[in-house]
Amino acid sequence: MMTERIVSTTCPFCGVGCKLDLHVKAGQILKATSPYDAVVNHGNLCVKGRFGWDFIYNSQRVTSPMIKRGGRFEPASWDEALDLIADRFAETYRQHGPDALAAFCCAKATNEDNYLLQKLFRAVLRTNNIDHCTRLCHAGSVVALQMAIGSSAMSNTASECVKSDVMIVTGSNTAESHPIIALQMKEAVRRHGVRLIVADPRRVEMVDFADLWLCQRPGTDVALFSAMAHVIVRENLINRDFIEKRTENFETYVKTLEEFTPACAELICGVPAEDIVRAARLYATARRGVIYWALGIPEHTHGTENAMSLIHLALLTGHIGREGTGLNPLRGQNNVQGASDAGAMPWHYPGYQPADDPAVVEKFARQWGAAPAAHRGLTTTEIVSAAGAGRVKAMFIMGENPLMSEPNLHHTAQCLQKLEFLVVQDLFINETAELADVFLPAASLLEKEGTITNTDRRVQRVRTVVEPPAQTRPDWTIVCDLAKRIETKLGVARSAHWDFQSPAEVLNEMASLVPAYAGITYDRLEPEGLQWPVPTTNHPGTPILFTDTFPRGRGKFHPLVYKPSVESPDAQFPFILTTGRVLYHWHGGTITRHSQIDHAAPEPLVEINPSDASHLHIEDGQWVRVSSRRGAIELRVRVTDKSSRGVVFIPFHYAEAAANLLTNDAVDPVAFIPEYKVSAVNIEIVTERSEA
Ligand SMILES: Nc1nc2c(c(=O)[nH]1)N[C@H]1C(S)=C(S)[C@@H](COP(=O)(O)OP(=O)(O)OC[C@H]3O[C@@H](n4cnc5c(=O)[nH]c(N)nc54)[C@H](O)[C@@H]3O)O[C@H]1N2
Ligand SMILES: Nc1nc2c(c(=O)[nH]1)N[C@H]1C(S)=C(S)[C@@H](COP(=O)(O)OP(=O)(O)OC[C@H]3O[C@@H](n4cnc5c(=O)[nH]c(N)nc54)[C@H](O)[C@@H]3O)O[C@H]1N2
Ligand code: SF4
Ligand SMILES: [Mo]
Repeated sequence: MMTERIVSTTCPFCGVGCKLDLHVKAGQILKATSPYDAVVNHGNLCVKGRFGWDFIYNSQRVTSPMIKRGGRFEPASWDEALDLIADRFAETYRQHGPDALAAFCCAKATNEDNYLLQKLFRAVLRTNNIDHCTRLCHAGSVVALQMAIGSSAMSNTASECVKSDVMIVTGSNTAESHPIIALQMKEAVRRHGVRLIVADPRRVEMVDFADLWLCQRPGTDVALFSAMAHVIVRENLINRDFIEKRTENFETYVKTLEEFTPACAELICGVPAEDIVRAARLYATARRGVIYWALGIPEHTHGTENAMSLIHLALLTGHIGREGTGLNPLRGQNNVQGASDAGAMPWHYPGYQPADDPAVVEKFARQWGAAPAAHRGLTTTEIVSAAGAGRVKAMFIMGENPLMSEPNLHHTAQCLQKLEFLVVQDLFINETAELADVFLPAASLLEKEGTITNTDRRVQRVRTVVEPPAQTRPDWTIVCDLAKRIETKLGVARSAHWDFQSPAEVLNEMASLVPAYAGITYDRLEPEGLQWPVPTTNHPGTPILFTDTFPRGRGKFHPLVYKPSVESPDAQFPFILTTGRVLYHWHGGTITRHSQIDHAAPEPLVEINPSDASHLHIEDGQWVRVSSRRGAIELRVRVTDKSSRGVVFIPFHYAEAAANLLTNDAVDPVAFIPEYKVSAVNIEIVTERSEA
C-alpha cells in the first residue's frame, strides 16, 4: 500500500486564494485540510475548498480531444485536433484578417496559461480580440479605479480588516462569495470591535454583523454614496490635508454634490436620510475606514459611476494608503487578478500596458517578434455581437462558458452559432462546448504546475497534486503546441518563443515584461507567495498600495449624475430581478454540479419577500414562471426576508433554469459590463406542473 503524501497547493475556486493541503494515496485525493499557519486563511476552508475538488473525478470529464463530425463529437488524436485548428485559424487569418479571430481566456487557469494564450493571439494571429470574464465581473470597478487613481487592484490586504475601525461592505454577499474573508470580517466585528456598515438591497448574512444596514433599491448607489459624500463635505468631515496634497478636481466635484442631499437620495434609493447621515459620520470620523465591494456595484449600465461614487468617499477622507484602510474590490475567480495581469484583455498588454500605445506595441513586438496594430481589441460582449454580425469568424474559448455566463442567452446563442469555427478547451462539454467544432481536454488546476494571483495580489503556486487523467494536458502545453503549428501554417519562421520547458520559464518571460512581477520567480514563492508589485528579486512584496502617491499622481474626483437602470418595474414586469451566487455553486455550474457538493443545493430557487409572496398568493416551494422581455424560466420559490419587497433573486448556476435567459445585455458605455443586477421581470404561478 502506498503511503499518504500531502501536496500543498492553492484552492481552485475563489479569489480568496486559500492554502489547500491535499492528502493523496495511491494517486487519489482523499481529503483536504489547511495548515493553521497559512497566511491567507489560517487553516480555514469553506465547503468548496474542503469538499468541492472531487469534480476532477467525475465520469463526465472529457479525457480525449474531440472533433465534431456530422453533428457529433468523435474522439481524435492530439495531432489531428491541433492540425485542424491550425489549418482553420490560418485560413481565417489569410482570408479575413487578424480581427476575424478572437479568444476568451480563463480566470480559472494559471498566469502562465493565460499569458501564453494572449501571446498566441497577439504575436502570431496579430489581434487584440482577447478578453475574459473580468469584463462580466469588475470591469466597472477597474475602469473607475483607473480613471481615479491609475490602478485597479485591491489596495490593501483582506486580513487587515481586523485593524480597521469602520468597514463599508457593499454589493458583496461576502459570506457566500468570499467566505474566508467574511470569517475575518466577522472576527473583526466580534473580537476587535470594528464597526460594520453593510449597503446591500438583500439581507445577506453579513447584515447580522452590521451596526448599520443600508438597504438601497438596486441600481441607486450613485445617489446613496454621493449623499454620504454630501454629508461628509457639509459637516466638514473631509481630510483637507489629504485632499490638498493628493487629489485634484475637488472644487468642481464638490459643486456637483449640492443636489445629493440625504433627503433627495432617500427618494431615489429608499434608504432613510438619517441612516445616510449616520453612515457618513461613522466612516468619515473613523481613524481607519475601509471599503470592500463586489458585483452589486459594477454590474450595472452605470457600474463605472457606482464604483466612482465609492472611490470618492476614500479620497474625501484620506482612508487609503495606510493599514486597515483602502479601496478593495473583492475579485472573484481564483485567478481573475492574474489573468488580467497577464494581459488577457483587449485594451491592455500584460501589466496593463495600453494596447493602443505605439511605444508599448513596439516593446512587445521586439520581444515576441510581432504584435497587432496599435488599437484596442473587442471585449467579450463585443466579440459575441461581432460573431453574430459575421465579423468574428473563428474563436478559441479556454475555460469559459458564455452560454451560461453572458447576459440574454437567447441572443448570445444566436451569435455564437454563426461562428464558422469554434474551439473549446475545458474539462467538461459544457453548454458552450456543445457548439464547438473541436474540443480540447484540459488538465485541471489540481493536475498542473503554475501560479495564480488572488484578490489581494498574492501570487501563489499551484501544483500537480495528481497526474492529469488519460490524454488531458495542461493548458500552457496545448497553447505552445498549437502556436508552433499555426506559425508553420502561416509560414512564419519558427521561433523559439514557444519552447518552454516548464511554467517557471513562462513566468520568467512574463516577469521580464511586467514591472510589477519583475522580482517574482518560482523559488521565491515558497511558502506563501508574494504580493505584487515585486519590482526586484530581493523585494519582499507590497501588502499596502498608494502609501505616498497614486500611479496617476493625484487621485482625481469625477463629478457624477445619478442615472436609473435601463429597466424599471412596470405593470407588465413589476419586479426587479437581481442575479448572483450561492455558497455551494460556481457560475455556470460546470465544476460544482459535477461535485458532491451539488447535493447541498441541488435545484434553482427564486427568492421572494414574504409580503410579495402573499400578495401573489405564492407559497414556499411552489413552482413559478419568471419572465422578462428576453425569456422565461420555471423554478421553485423560496419565500424569505433575505429578499426585500419588489426585488427577487435567482442564482445563475443552473442550466435547467438559466437566469441569464432573463438578464439584460445592455452594457455600461465605458466598461462594457452588462446590467446583471437589474432586469424587470414578472412572476406567475405554474399550475400545470406536477411536483415531481
Ligand atoms: N460560491 C461562490 N463564490 C463565488 C463565486 C461563485 O460563483 N460561487 N464567484 C466568484 C466571482 S467570479 C465573483 S466576481 C464573486 C462575486 O461576489 P459577490 O458580488 O458577492 O456575488 P453576488 O452573488 O453576485 O452578490 C452581489 C451582491 O450585490 C448585491 N446587490 C445587488 N444589486 C445591488 C445594487 O444595486 N447595489 C449594491 N450595492 N448591491 C447590490 C446583492 O444583493 C449581493 O449581495 O464571487 C466569487 N465567489
Ligand atoms: N446573471 C449573472 N451572470 C453572471 C454574473 C452574475 O453575477 N449574474 N457574474 C459574471 C461573473 S462575475 C463572472 S466571473 C462570469 C463567470 O463566467 P465563466 O468564466 O464563463 O464561468 P465558469 O462557470 O467559471 O467557467 C469556467 C469554465 O472553465 C473550466 N475550467 C476550470 N478550470 C479550468 C482549467 O484549468 N483549464 C481550462 N481550460 N478550463 C477550466 C470549467 O470547467 C468551466 O467550464 O459570469 C458572469 N455572469
Ligand atoms: S474561501 Fe475561496 S479560496 Fe477559500 S476555500 Fe472557499 S472557495 Fe476556496
Ligand atoms: Mo467574477
